[in-house]
Amino acid sequence: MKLLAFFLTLAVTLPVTAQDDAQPERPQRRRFGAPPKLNEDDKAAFPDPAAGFSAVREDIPHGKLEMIEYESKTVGTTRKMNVYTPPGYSSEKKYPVLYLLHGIGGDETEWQRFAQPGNLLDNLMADGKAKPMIIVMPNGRAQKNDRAEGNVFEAAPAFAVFERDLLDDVIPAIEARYSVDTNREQRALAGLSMGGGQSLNFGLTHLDTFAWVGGFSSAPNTKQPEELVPDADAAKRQLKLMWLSCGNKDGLLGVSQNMHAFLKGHEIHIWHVDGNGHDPTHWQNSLYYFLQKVFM
Ligand code: FER
Repeated sequence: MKLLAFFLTLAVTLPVTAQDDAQPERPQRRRFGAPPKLNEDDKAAFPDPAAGFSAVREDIPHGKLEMIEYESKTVGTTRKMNVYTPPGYSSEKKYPVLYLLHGIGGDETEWQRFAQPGNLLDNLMADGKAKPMIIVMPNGRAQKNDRAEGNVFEAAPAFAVFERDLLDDVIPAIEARYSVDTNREQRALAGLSMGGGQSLNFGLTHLDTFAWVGGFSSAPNTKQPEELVPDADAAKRQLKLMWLSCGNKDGLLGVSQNMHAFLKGHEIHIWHVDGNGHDPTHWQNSLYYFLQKVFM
């Protein structure tokens, strides 16, 4: 197992790094491990989004993005999170909240850099295809130095510690500062890669807190399905949405296939396998469709 992790680490290319840009002659290594084996039902549930879906439109209202700080009892430091509030945000209303988690090489700025979640939502709301919501993008590496530095795989344990930071520090800080509907049906958790694994691990074991759960290209930090969904009927009753997606060129597809195979037949989840790899295109496209399901 250690050896496998070592080779996976070697095979890693963290998406869109400055280094990639500086050395264009280097081969594409945007895969983890071996190319995936596809099963018959590994198909796209949604088409690729129409051209212009992520364009910044001048003729529509835009939400606001702010970087805020909170005190983490879990880590013992002041930490940062990026928070999007929708256009017309008002303390007279109560908003649902989507907590959106980044990958192993990311931080609280990664979702904004990869996918501009607020912009996708501005466009969808303008077209009547999504609900106004707050989107919280915290830092999922719950350790004192939470920068993505050095060998980012060494911080994998801190991504597990984040369960307590999210539940005990992040959510209370958001609910104290913003006008939030605190009902479980108004709280969602989703993420990409390492953050996808976190979302499945924390979301599915805290259905009292989250009713909407999504994993995009979930990483091998994802716990075994029998541990996460010990009672499929109970999960089906409590979940408003469970989203599982991955690109068919992503070497981590097996993680999602394993969960999909376990849940198959229970009609709990959406299974979306598109033509991408382990890359921001899959994450942006998946988020675009996830936003059209969540809180609807
Ligand atoms: C691994 C391969 C990839 C792993 C994590 C990842 C914890 C995460 C990748 C990402 O977040 O992009 O073996 O083990």
